[in-house]
Amino acid sequence: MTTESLVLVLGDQLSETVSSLKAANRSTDVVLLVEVNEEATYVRHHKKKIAFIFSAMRHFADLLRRFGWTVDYVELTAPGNSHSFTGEVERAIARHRCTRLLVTEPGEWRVRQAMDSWQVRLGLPVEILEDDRFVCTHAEFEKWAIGRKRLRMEYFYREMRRKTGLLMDGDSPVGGRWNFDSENRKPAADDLFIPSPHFVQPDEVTREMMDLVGRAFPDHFGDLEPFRFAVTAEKAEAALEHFIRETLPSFGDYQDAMLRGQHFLYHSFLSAYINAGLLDPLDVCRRVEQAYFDGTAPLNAVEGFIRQIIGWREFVRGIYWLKMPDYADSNFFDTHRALPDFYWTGETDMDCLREAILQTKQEAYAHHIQRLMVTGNFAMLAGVDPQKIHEWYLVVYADAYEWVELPNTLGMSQFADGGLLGSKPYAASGNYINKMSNYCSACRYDVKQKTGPEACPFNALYWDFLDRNGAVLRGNPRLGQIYRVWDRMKVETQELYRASAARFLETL
Ligand code: FAD
Ligand code: DLZ
Ligand code: SF4
Repeated sequence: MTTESLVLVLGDQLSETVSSLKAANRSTDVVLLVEVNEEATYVRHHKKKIAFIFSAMRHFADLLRRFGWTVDYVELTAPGNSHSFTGEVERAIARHRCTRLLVTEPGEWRVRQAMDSWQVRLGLPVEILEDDRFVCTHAEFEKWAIGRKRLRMEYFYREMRRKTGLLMDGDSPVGGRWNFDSENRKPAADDLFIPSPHFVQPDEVTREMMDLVGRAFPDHFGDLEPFRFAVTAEKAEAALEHFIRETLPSFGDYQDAMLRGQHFLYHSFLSAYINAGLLDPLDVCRRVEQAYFDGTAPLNAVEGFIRQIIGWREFVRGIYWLKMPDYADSNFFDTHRALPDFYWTGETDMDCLREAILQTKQEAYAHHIQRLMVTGNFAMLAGVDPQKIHEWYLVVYADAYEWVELPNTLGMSQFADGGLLGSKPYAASGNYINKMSNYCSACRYDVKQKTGPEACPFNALYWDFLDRNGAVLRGNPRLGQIYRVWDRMKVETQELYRASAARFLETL
């Protein structure tokens, strides 16, 4: 029998309402899902991320079958698996003799390039549909961005609030302000009670995927145990409910805090589900908004959370598609240092980095401030090649896909785009980490010492970074004050900072 359409669903499109499925006909079309080496190894993804995606894909295929779809699922070890999207689509078209290919646009430029070649290569109509799981379309983002001197998330975010009606009171923001971030910077006390996120025990399918990944990708970074991710929309939904009930009320207050041994604090641990399609971002925001209206969560938490999703998440996606492919080569500071080996092993005396890296190895997760102000901040201060740290972030987190990871890394964390995404570099000395965490109290380095072998390395690196990049940063109005502090320092003090930083960098 000839099939009408082949509907390719990618591993991060696991939503029943993804546009390709909405456009398909379940009585005549075949849905294709494929496990391929190319996706697992174009960067050598964290083992847990691969197991999560494969297990979620297999569960999604079962769900579609239950809903009456015909599903063709190519397992990693299937005989003849060509191990690429292109190869598997080609084989499936031959198998099903279909007359059209339907697919939702991918999240990565690399895959989009391949898809754009398919119509000619495969000799049949290929319909690449817009991914309408995002609030802002590509056309809307372009329209918003064109003609603007600066692209600032805050103004974009207001447009998204207006578009969605989230936390809006007519034309005005609920509570009279768009942004409550100034209330969201509390450090967390050591003895704070922090409910853990909703963890899900691996089921039989997940256990099988953990074994498969352990065998197929033994050299990849990361631990498979403990596996805590939900792999179905139903279980991800339970995680969302748990977050709204238990954690959301304090999300805002402690958003920037870090604590030794606390991997999640009050963060939602939902990004992997949202990005893979198990949760719908707008639905998540509406449910969180409802918690405010129900009086179970305060406005600073609810607004802060919604801003991360309809603000930052949509904004970085807009930047990615507006600026790719050149964006990936950004290197504003022209830095070329290799990534220190301890990013893979955690073997460093710097407690903050060791904590963030070892938990990343264990969980395939670290929260935003660990990513931005610890691993990201250090890489920027040390002058690591932005491409190398970008690859690291894409490998190590279960929520990492290039459309969201690349702008966060190159733009927000490394300032490698020269200020397209953020107005100043997120550079900080040990003082910031000490204020927002309890890492320093157990560290072999002394955060109060500025220079010398016992001093926290972030301190000298911070001033050395500003000094080294003065030619391109001094003109930034947000850094004027800090350069005045540097300029007022004695020449000998400046020399001590430079020498201390140089000595430390030699050890990397
Ligand atoms: P929460 O703190 O609970 O936030 C709620 C939700 O808001 C998240 O689930 C996520 O969907 C969204 N969100 C929050 N911040 C951002 C942001 N800056 N950009 C986009 N969405 C955001 N996020 C990814 O989803 N994938 C990545 O690959 C990724 N790489 C990053 C790399 C660097 C260097 C930095 C600084 C940030 C990166 N982020 C990335 C953003 C952010 O750190 C994660 O979204 C967040 O830590 C996920 O944990 P959570 O679900 O507990 O988030
Ligand atoms: C991340 C990932 C991995 C590890 N494996 C697969 C896979 O085997 N099959 C699949 O369809 N998707 C996978 N993914 C997600 C893709 O990398 C993702 O869909 C593309 O990067 C486009 O965003
Ligand atoms: Fe990190 Fe410095 Fe604090 Fe050690 S002293 S934990 S290196 S900030």
